[in-house]
Amino acid sequence: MSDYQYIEVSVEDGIGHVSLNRPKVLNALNRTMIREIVTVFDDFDQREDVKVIVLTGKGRAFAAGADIDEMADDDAIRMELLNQFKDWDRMNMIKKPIIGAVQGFALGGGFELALSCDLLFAAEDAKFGFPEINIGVMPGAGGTQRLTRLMGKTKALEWLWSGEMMPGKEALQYGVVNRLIAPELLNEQTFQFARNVASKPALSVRLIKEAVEKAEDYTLAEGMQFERKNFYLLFASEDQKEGMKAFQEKRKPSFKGR
Ligand code: DAK
Repeated sequence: MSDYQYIEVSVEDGIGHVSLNRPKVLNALNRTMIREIVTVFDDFDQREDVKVIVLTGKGRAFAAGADIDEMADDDAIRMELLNQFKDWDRMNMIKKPIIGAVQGFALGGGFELALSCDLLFAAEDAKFGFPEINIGVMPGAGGTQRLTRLMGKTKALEWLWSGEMMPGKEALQYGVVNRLIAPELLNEQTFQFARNVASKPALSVRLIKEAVEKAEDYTLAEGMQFERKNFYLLFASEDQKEGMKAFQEKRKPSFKGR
């Protein structure tokens, strides 16, 4: 099922899978491709048969950045008018879990796309970085903000200013990625994890994501208040009744996502 030019899309076992598919240019992200990704994410967010979204890249890179050929001749006013960041911002509105699997390069906009995922699994040989500094620009889709939140100011500046590639080990050490996996097992283990999350009550999964996201902007007291309301809300769900009843009856729960 792929009506898309630059991505491949499939749905199986509750997992909506988007695979970046411009391997000849290391999945360099052009505008159409970003629009395709966001359109599918929006669709997956609505569909009942998709519980978790997985994002991967074909070939030897996750994505080596935004398409330099496409933007080399742009000027500031054209970029402002194109308002491309709108598409990137839509990515942050997705309610379902997004799990990224990075093999090879995740650079520039490709790293920013990876950082937009909720969880990141990476191959042991993955390389991350913001080489924008080497071509006279800087990250523009959340790189300076997200990397700093994860690594702290000094480490983030080191990578942003040097433009060097961060090895997977360092990414793991600073919580930029969740797990480092042997390259040949990356997809298998990512999908295994995704299937596990997909089997959980979908409303709990959703409200946990919502609450965790608030932790970055709210005070502790505000965040705890928000968490509590979500906790109460789950007592209106069929899955809470089923989950607790199944526990008492010593059987496996059958969740409906309602
Ligand atoms: N754009 C276009 N083509 C790219 C590319 C890219 N970012 N990265 C690689 N390619 C192409 C290469 O040109 C080459 O094409 P051919 O020559 O074969 O036609 C092909 O992919 C294979 O690449 P290489 O031959 O260079 O392969 P190597 O293994 O030697 O080197 C590399 C791999 C990843 C080290 C190298 O390709 C490289 O340095 N690539 C550029 C990395 C980079 O500078 N990335 C940052 C780009 S700036 C925005 C949001 C975000 C952004 C912008 C706007 N808005 C919302 C408005 C983000 C900006 C960026 O990401």
